[in-house]
Amino acid sequence: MRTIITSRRSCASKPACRDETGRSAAARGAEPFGLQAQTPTVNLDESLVPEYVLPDPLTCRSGERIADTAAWRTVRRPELLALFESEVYGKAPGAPEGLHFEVLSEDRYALSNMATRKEVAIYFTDDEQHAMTLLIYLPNKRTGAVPLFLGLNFKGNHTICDDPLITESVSRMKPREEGGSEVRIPGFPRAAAASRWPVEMLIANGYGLATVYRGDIDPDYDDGFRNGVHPLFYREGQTRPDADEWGTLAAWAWGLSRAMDYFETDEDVDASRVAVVGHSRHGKTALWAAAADERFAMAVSNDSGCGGAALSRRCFGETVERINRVFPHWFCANFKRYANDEAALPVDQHELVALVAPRPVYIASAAEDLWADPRGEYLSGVYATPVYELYGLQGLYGEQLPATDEPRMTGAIGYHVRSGAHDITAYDWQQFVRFADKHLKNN
Ligand code: GTR
Repeated sequence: MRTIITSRRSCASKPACRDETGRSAAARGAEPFGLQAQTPTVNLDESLVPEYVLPDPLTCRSGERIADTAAWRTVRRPELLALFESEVYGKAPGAPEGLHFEVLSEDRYALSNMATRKEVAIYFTDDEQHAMTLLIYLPNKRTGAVPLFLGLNFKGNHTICDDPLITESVSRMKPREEGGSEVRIPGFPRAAAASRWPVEMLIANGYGLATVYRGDIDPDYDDGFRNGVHPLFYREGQTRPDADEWGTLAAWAWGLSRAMDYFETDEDVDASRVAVVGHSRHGKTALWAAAADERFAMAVSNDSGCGGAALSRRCFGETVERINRVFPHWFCANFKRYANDEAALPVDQHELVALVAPRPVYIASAAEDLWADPRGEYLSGVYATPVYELYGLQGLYGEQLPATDEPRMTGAIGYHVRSGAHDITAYDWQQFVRFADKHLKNN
């Protein structure tokens, strides 16, 4: 049983080291360090990380020890899932009754004939007033159904690559004035995020790629949960989610599961070999999607940080207090209870990673992305390892962060810390493909 030396200091008792964001002023586009003295500060100094005790993924709240996979699956895994639902992400509904699909376009000559492009409307309601558009690229050189990577995009489907035939997503922005109506603007320029989506590389390696614009599911601003999918499920008189009900990240994860519902109907896609991947806030979402929906065969967290792969109790970089203050819509209302009181959390993020077991999970960090706490992301993989070992699988070992640009992927938990800043790059994707080759290509 792993125990960490305890002290119940919370992040709030941490001496300040840097200011609010911890990212370079240029990256923040904000005033230089030190001018934000009025806002809480964050710790970016490893020597100032508080001592903490991590909840043991293999010890139930009753004190029962879990020694085999049967007890993990029937007792502890359900308990942890319920705790993350009620205390962190919020419980989401299942598929809506009106769910149905329509292939809007199919083009076998995409990407210079390398790929077939499909655009699929995933309608959440019978009246087709609420839908998301799933963009899919599948390698034309294939025999049978193919594995694929599925991930959300920030700026619209048309931004992921320079393909003029992708239907443009309409961006959904915060109203310009308080109480105003949502701003919908023509999307970002085509291929604006192409550097983050190496579609041709994935196709060349035999993988499909599928993506959805997050705004189709729920806009990424605090709109009181009025403009996304939440109202489709409100009971009579309900106007916002209950304190233990889904926030925006859980809604996005719910949308990824609706994409999986479609994959199960598409004979060109091997629905048993779908890797859910996400960068940053979408990395948080990918981990939660894989935890909540075991149909996903693999999960990839890229620079997901606080509320993603990073341990909350380390209070390094972004904290529970800060993420809930700046993004109050991301998590369920109950999560706000743990601001400056991480020690009171009944879970920590290594147990989110453990919920993916025995499926392979890859955690990626960036060396300059201290805001996301690379060491805290790595340690989640280390402390999730005992659960993988129940299945006879290897995880990650050792308290020391691996050397930069030296990926570890011999076991079922992969990890790398890339040199450079917060981003998802071709280098990151190359490691995800190498890891997927080990786990999704052999079955
Ligand atoms: C930051 C946020 C992080 C991370 C990032 C992103 O502002 O503090 O939690 O998710 O956004 O999603 O790019």
